[in-house]
Amino acid sequence: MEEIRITGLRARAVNVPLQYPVKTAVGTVATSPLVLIDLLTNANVTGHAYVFTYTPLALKPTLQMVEELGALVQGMPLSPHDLDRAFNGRFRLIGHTGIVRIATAGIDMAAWDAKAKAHRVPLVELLGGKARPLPAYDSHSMDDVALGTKRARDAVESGFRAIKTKIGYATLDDDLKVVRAIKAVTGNAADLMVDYNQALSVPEAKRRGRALAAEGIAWIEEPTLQQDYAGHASIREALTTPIQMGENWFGPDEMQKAVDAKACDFAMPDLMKIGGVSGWLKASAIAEQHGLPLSSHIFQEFSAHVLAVSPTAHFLEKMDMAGPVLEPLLRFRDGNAHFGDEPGAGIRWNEEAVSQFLV
Ligand code: SMN
Ligand code: MG
Repeated sequence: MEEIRITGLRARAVNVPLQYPVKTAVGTVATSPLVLIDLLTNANVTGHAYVFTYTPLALKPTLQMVEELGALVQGMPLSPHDLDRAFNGRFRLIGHTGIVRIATAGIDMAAWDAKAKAHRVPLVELLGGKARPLPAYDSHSMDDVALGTKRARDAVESGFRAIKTKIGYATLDDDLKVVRAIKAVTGNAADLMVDYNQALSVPEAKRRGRALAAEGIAWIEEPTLQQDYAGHASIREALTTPIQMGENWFGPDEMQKAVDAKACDFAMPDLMKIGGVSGWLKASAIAEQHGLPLSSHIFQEFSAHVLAVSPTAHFLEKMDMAGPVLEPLLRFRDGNAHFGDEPGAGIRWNEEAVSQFLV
């Protein structure tokens, strides 16, 4: 096969509506700002990926960073390993984090997608694994009692055996009220995880975590500031419910620091922030070495492929940030995510919707 090279990149900014706003204790994500990436090659395949910018304020700067990287990688071999090494070297001075990391991760994902398509296999097979049903949890928001119990009921009725709700209400009693209302709906049909999205001080996290101990919670996620690894470790020491974190680790090096600090019982890197597929594979090795159950964070399409080859795979998060602009190839039933069988990562744009949501 002639060496496959990158021949171009197209990036488009969209702001996509969400079925449910992602309401957290520290802010609400009302719409899903995405940069859609098409990586063109000389092998008649195009890699597709998207990156999520959390706020529309970061959308255009991220789009521009992706486009700048497109010029950088033009003509390079379609080799995610070599791209990863080039990016790590190139951004040593500025720091391979923030929008730079988001953009390089987007290129990495698109490159892996293109590579798998060139070999005419699903990404999971290019990575040495095979598609299989993956345990998934339905990820909800700070929905309070009425919507929280409705979403929980809907999730259990559609087969989910695990759901996550976001808490961090004004008072501990409010947290307990919502948790107990949801548990009353799910009973033993589904595990319940909670996510504080960094909202609590360390003492308050210990206070609320102790009160949650008798509620049968499967994990407490990001109870305090995500970068406070010692704080997470102290909370973990004080509580009996497993501590979960990882969605904010920018690169595998930050995961290593958190693991060294004994900050968490479980890990959930974000495929974008951890550094795309290449970053995830490094994170997966760290998780395996430390026996850390590994879950995903949004990016459900690519995450299915990398989780399937992660030795300590735990849960796939179902939170659909790009559904309106995608053909729905990943399916959820019986509490599992089921792959499509097409080459690549299963990202196919719904171009009519893309045009509708272009920024
Ligand atoms: C989350 C936060 C912000 C956007 C999407 C998702 C959340 C999660 O922390 O764990 O799903
Ligand atoms: Mg979270």
